[in-house]
Amino acid sequence: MPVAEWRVRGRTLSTADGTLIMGVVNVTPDSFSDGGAFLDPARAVRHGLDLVAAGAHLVDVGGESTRPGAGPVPVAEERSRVVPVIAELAAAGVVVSVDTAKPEVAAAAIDAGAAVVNDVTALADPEMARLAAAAGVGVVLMHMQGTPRTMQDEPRYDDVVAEVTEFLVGRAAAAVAAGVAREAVCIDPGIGFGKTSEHNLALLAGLPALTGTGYPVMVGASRKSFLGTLLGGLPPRDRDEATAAVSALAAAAGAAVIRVHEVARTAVAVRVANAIVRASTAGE
Ligand code: PMM
Repeated sequence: MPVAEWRVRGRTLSTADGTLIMGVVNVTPDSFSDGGAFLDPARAVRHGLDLVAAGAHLVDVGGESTRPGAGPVPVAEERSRVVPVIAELAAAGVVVSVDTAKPEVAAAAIDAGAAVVNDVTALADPEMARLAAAAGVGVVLMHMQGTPRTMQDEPRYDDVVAEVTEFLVGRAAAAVAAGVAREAVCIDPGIGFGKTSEHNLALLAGLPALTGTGYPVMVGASRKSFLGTLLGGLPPRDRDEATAAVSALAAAAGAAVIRVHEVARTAVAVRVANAIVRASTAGE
């Protein structure tokens, strides 16, 4: 398995020692699986540190839910949710990512020490690319069809793997043209963002098309509703074993970063997957 490298604000995150794990801290009242649990900054920071202790290589801090049907959060509100948490985690030496599509929030997060901007709109606002380029932060470019408010209404693709891959390669080229280093770009198919369960499964089965682009690939399937659908209506909190299974398969298919809410089980599953892949490629 080729080693993937991702340059994030002066550091290189590498998969040489295994697939990278990104732990999620949602500082929101309404995220689909952990909304309200970490709205208090001290609890959010403690949770981020717990995720690192459980094996996370980086922590993604978000202040706006992107669950289907969610409405926008005002800039000042989103900024005041995430900045104190990012500042404390970064000061503790954690590699922090900010999950935002707003340049004002990204700028404040970068000032507070964030090393990555995770943008579910793939830098739709040109100011995001400018900011990311100037700060040398890593960027996650994610695919979404539509907007969170409407994306699950009737998602349609002729060939979901080809269309998502083409979109992400195009957005990566646009980011590089705007001054973002190629090595700073990570791409993400956006599991659950304007996709049916079948689209999500097709994308997970089609990961080699994405890893074949040469960019590190992130997969965020954690607790998402297609897992509930697959497993007879299992609620989000009970989807961590299913998440670990997806994580192991995504790691084996060459994903560089796995984004999850519960790190411990995914870390175990990914270690096993990495060992099997290593054995299968030993001596190649
Ligand atoms: N999923 C959510 C939010 N942000 N960012 C990336 N890059 N990829 C994802 O799949 C993704 C994301 C969904 O909400 P959550 O924060 O509750 O998981």
